[in-house]
Amino acid sequence: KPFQRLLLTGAGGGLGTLLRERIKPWAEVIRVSDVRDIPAAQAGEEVVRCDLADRDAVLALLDGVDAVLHFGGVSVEEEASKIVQANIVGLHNLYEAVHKQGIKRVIYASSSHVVGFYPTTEVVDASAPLRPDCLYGVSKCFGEALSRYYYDRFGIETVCLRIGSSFEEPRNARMMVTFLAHDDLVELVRCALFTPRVGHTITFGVSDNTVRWWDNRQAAHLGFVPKHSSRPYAERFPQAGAWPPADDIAATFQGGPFVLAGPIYKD
Ligand code: 15L
Repeated sequence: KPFQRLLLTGAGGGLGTLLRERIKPWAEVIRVSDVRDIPAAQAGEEVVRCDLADRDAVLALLDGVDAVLHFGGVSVEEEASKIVQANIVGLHNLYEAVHKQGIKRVIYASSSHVVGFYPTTEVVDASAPLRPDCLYGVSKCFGEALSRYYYDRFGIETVCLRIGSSFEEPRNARMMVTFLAHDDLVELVRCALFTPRVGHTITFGVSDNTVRWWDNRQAAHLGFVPKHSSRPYAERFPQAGAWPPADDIAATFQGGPFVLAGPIYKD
């Protein structure tokens, strides 16, 4: 197998649970961690319970690891202190440990919510200024900046995956645009992990949907070609991609319901 040991954090989450099953062929040992209890280790796995905010525990967690798939942390809007602990303090602990353990690559689960305050009428690429739509989105911006810093200073490579909405199926009209099919997520992670040189790459994790808000040309070197689309669900959400009515806030911004985490300033 190509790797001796891969670490998957957040292995108890929605995407972590999926990846835990799917990445087995890539390494002799998959070390899976979560702050919660998760199903016991199967053949070829090591299970470690770990709170990312615990610096020493994170250092031990990364011992003997070749590359990290970081899907841990808070994944929706939450109380600020929880976001800070997991996504700021925890992420800093993770990168410090990556550096100390000599690990060369991280796949970082970022989010499209780093640009969620762009209107749905605009197309955004990896170099567009960040416009997070909630504190959770701000914490993901921190992760993109921190990983950039660890690349520029130490040469640690990171691929930031700005994941759209990765579920079995799109759940609403917005997800017709943001949908990332599970198989496409696995393929994207595979490309991010196995492309020989990635430096610091930012890519949007989205399937081949009809309406697009995100331009991925700057990440073409990953060779990711989505094979799935939200199109088969079009009849379920006929309003998808339509010009949003002025009073529909969630449809006005790419972040959808996440922008409703607080009031919205209008100048
Ligand atoms: C995210 O960042 C969340 O982690 C996920 O639960 C989804 O809600 C997704 O964004 C989305 O925008 O649909």
